[in-house]
Amino acid sequence: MKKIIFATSNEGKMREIRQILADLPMEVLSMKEAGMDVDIVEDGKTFEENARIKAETIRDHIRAAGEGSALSAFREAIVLADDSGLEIDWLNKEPGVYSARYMGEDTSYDIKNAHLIRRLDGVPDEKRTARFVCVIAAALPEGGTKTCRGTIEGRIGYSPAGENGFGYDPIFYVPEFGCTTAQLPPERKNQVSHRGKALQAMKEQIRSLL
Ligand code: ITT
Repeated sequence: MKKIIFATSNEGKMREIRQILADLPMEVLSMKEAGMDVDIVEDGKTFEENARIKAETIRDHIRAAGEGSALSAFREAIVLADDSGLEIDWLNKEPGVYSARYMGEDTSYDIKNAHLIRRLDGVPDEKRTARFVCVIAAALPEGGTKTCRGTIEGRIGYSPAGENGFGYDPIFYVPEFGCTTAQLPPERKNQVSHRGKALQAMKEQIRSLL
């Protein structure tokens, strides 16, 4: 069976990715499962640039592996990567591409989320608009990289709510559903989310390659 290596170390993303890609006739492995521990320098200025950097770094790492090494089993694999984040309009689209690094990579999301809510203190509903953005890059084994983008529009809530999802989900309120993305059942989030949309579009491209 053809393989996909997903170039992410984020467990929350990986959980969603597995569900969304479950109907592809391909084996989906995380970097860790493929035995890779590569430090990726995300120095792009856009989601597209960073998604490409992650996917291409891992593809090139596999290509560089010696004949007969464990990694050479993945030479024909498609390497996917996800670069995503939260854009808050009132904060000039912060934290944006710095979403994971906002207030420090090791700071808990309880603290990050409470801080963002405080920064919007006194801001009325209609100005609390925000979106999640996700760009999926696919670095193909024969060379070349494709990207697909997905977004979901919402507003920053007044207090965190919900236990599902990860990261900024508890403060991302979607008026259409009357709840945060952390309050949606995981299958529902995957149908409507930035990641769900970007990966559906990428799945179509991958199917056409099979
Ligand atoms: P990898 O680079 O290893 O994939 P990362 O967490 O560093 O993991 P990003 O640089 O793409 O990934 O940062 C994405 C951040 O955006 C993520 O850590 C969350 O803080 C936030 N984010 C993205 N998608 C989200 C979602 O569906 N729900 C909540 N927060 C999300």
